[in-house]
Amino acid sequence: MARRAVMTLFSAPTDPWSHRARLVLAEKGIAIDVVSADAGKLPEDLLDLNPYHSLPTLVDRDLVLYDSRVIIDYLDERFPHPPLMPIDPVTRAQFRVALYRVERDWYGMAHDIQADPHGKTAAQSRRVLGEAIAASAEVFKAKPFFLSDEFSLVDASIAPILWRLRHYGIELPPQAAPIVKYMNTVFSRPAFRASLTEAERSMRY
Ligand SMILES: N[C@@H](CCC(=O)N[C@@H](CS)C(=O)NCC(=O)O)C(=O)O
Repeated sequence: MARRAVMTLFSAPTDPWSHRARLVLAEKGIAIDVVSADAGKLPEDLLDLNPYHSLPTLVDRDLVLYDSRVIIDYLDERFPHPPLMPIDPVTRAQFRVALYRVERDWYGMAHDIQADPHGKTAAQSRRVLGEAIAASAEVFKAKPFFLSDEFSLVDASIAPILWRLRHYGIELPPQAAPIVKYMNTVFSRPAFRASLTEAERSMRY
């Protein structure tokens, strides 16, 4: 593998999976090389090291990580301040379940919409994703962030999907008002703004 002096994140400029990794970097104030790449067109020397040829891919000297969840967990452990996971085991487990659900359901449906925006599956995913987000509104009533006063990996995972709702053609119903408030809180964070690529910025403006 070519020697890379610093840590490098290979990132897709418009995908929510890469966005969550960029957002964690920004929240922690970590300045590493972020290289925009096309999925399936990773640098030659990484192709064998990431068997999925997927983005995001993180390279830290001899370590090559793929899957955005593996990457954000690593970043949170390698750069512990500010911590983006709660400390006590029960709350940690609850946050991990939330991450599991967001990845499986929300990112799963985002994938369907992106893969074939005009297809039947996308139409169904648009409806179900909008409903799922609206149904979670109660969770965002009590605290500024997901079940917490502090920004966490769950927020870093939810925000890239919420940022794309308009771009995906999803309108939230009136009962989703607490989510809209939450979106404003998260989107106005300097780290969130710093996490956006040009292409992502233009998704809402
Ligand atoms: N589970 C992966 C999914 C990432 C993903 O789907 N990335 C897309 C970005 S376009 C990709 O690399 N697709 C090409 C491929 O998987 O071959 C993650 O969380 O990183």
